[in-house]
Amino acid sequence: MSYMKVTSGFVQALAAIVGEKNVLTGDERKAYSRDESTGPVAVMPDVVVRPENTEAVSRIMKLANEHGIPVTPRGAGTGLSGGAIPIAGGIVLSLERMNKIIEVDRDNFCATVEPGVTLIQLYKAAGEQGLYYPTYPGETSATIGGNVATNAGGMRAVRYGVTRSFILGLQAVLPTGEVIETGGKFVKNTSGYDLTQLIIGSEGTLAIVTRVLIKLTLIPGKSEILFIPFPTLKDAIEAVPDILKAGVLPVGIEFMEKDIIQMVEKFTGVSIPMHDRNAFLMVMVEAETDEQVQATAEKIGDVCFGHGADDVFLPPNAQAKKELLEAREKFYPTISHFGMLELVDIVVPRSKIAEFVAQSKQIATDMGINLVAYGHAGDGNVHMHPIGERTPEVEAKVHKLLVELYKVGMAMGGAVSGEHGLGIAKRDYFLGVADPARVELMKRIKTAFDPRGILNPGKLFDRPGKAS
Ligand code: LAC
Ligand code: ZN
Repeated sequence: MSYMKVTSGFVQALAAIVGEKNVLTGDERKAYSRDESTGPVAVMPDVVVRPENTEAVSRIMKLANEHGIPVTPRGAGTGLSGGAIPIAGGIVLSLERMNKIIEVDRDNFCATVEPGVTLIQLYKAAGEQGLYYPTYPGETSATIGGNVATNAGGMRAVRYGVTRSFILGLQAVLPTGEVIETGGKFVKNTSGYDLTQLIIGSEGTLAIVTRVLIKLTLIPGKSEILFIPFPTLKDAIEAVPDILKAGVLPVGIEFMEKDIIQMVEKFTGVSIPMHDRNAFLMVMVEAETDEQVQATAEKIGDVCFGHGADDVFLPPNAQAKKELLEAREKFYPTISHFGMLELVDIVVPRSKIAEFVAQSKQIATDMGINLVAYGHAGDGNVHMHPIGERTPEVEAKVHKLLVELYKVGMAMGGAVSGEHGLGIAKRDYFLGVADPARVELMKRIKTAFDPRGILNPGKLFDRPGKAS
């Protein structure tokens, strides 16, 4: 696909829609040139435009479509796969000014918000009405629009699923400028293709989401964290199906090993309980009363003792609980600090995690690469990071390693990305293992939404320089 250049006349036309101060063509564009993914890729857009409402988004898209100018939508830029990097140049369409909570509807347990609303804003607005948005990807400065684009997951997926589980409907602008509404304030719907769910996770390649209808639930009365040490990762992972079979449904079950625990201690200066043990599960539970939480914790403890655990640590107070959770949330910045070369976000059936991590580490060791692994044991989502110093030789080796890891993961019935999206970071690995018939169908869907291919080019399955 070849694109047209942004001219000064085109910039003026954008300014006529959003006002001059919301069209950026100078150094301020740098802040829109990348996201928080690893690696050096950053591309300056020709122009950044910051609309304030749906009508402006529609007019911008119509204009860009007529002129064949690429458009990369952007939320807070906290993505980890390069989905918001404008690799074909053109326009970055930032939704930062569309940040209003339009409504919290207590009777229907839902909220209607603009895409630039941050998660922290949403948690607060729901909480003020006694309601709860349980999805917790961890980065609370992320926007709901960005979460919808990647179908963000996080640490509460075992009980609550991922972003798509709590989205009831969308308003979205198509590349042609048409505005569509999908879904509604209801639970049932069998009225044709589910466009809400098709747009969720499409990483800004099909439409620009301008309004999100979000399902809410009641605030849980109590929550607790259990931190459980095991002799080996295999023991820890094998306990997970049995925890679920015991009839308790934790909010999340995280796994981690000694290496990351010790790195996070060094990075944060906070001491983690039982830090000399080999492997851990961190189990988050919620219930209505202290007694229920206690009973659940005991059941989980019993199962874990049967799998080799010799202790169950319950943080004694709110501060200790907060520290433990914060330590978990700091894994990504910790590993970045110690020389993260890549971020793997693979997902495998949860019973296969131990085998997958063991095989991956063996392959890495054979190649002389240090691999740190942790992740969301309850939902099969494994994060792995080769760490070291970035040189062209090391990068080539890491690339070879990742190709192998994705092959191993796919052979176990996995998928390339569990929660961060493909963006540009995972695109080629995805194309390396994906069923060609499925990719071709995705391309036809893309063309139906975006005939000129202007929306977020170069992402998912679209290699730059090739028409998608
Ligand atoms: C986490 C992010 C990297 O699980 O997804 O910490
Ligand atoms: Zn994660």
